Amino acid sequence: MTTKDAGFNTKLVHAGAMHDPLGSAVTPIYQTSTFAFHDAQEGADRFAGKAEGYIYTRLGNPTIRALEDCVAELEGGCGGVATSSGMGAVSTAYISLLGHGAHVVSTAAVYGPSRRLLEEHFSRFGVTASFVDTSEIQNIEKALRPETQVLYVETPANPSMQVTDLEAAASIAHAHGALLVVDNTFASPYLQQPLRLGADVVLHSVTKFINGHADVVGGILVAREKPLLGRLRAVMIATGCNMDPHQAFLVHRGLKTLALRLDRAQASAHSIATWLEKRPEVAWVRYVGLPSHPQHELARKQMRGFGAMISFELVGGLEAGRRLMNRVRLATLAVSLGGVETLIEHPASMTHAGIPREEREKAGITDGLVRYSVGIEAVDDLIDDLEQALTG
Ligand code: LCS
Repeated sequence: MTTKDAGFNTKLVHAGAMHDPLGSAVTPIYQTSTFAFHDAQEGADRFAGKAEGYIYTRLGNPTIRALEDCVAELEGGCGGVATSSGMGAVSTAYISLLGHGAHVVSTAAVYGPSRRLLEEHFSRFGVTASFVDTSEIQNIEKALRPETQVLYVETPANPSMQVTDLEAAASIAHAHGALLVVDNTFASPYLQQPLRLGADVVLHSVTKFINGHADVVGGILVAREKPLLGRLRAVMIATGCNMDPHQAFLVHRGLKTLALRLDRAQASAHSIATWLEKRPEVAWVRYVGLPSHPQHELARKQMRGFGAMISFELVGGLEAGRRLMNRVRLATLAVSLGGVETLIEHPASMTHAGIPREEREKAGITDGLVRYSVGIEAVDDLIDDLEQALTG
């Protein structure tokens, strides 16, 4: 069935599903590394692109394809490329779109390794990068250079929760001849669809909301137009950071309940953020759904909902934050995010420890910042858990 004009929840369940001749209700797991050709001519024709059909799983596989087609339809793109991890998607985007001497302008508060990859590794190949607070559009304008090839935006950003105006970012990037790449992991396609706002490539760590069950690591890229999709796919194949069929099956299964999970988690996040903001032990709370968030109105305009991620700092700073993380009983003290279970972590010593302190502070990642990923547990239980941890 075609799901082109269907509602988002219908797309989640049916988009990309392959027609199985045996009538399997879900796309089967094609757990195979290779595909037999009927004869030598067919093999040659598939390699030459003259005949449709699968060849070898690193190049493509029906189970992986079903997930790629589903996410591409959700994001409003022309196709997707699934990868072994979110970082596989980030590095595929960088390798595909950057050349020797290229310059990147990036959100300062991106996921730590997305930044370190440019600073430590791409710098060896002559690529330079400027990291700025992209929530202030004039910072992007100032950082762009004639050799800027990519504007890389994470919004909401991990973990500062700063929101960047995607329509404005796309038009500035395009006016300078650069491409806009958006890491949409924190919002998911349910809450934000960057390609519809002018982005050229959108990527995800599907490890997070898209899979949603903290049992798979994976990534995906979606392009707005075919030539870019071809470049991304060619690099993914060449570097070998393909997804595995079983991994794709699990992610696709998790994806079907994305909207149900996020509706629940973001309602709870709203209640928890509102509760935290009133607590005397809490210095500040960053949740894009609170009117106190600096880009709350922008988030309201470009997102369908405010998501399930909260950052906050306690009055007692780092030491108080450490005590809180050690005392929670229901939330799990662990990195990652976007799953059905609530997680708490400390970016300055964990996910963003690789960024020097001064740079972290500039990116809004203070030493006392605690990140809280809200799951789908009963919200009263989560608030009780935080209360006993704050007051215990
Ligand atoms: N992009 C964002 C926004 C992320 O948060 C992460 C992982 C990645 C890309 C990389 O994805 P991965 O390769 O891990 O699938 N973020 C993590 C975090 O905040 N805690 O642990 C992992």
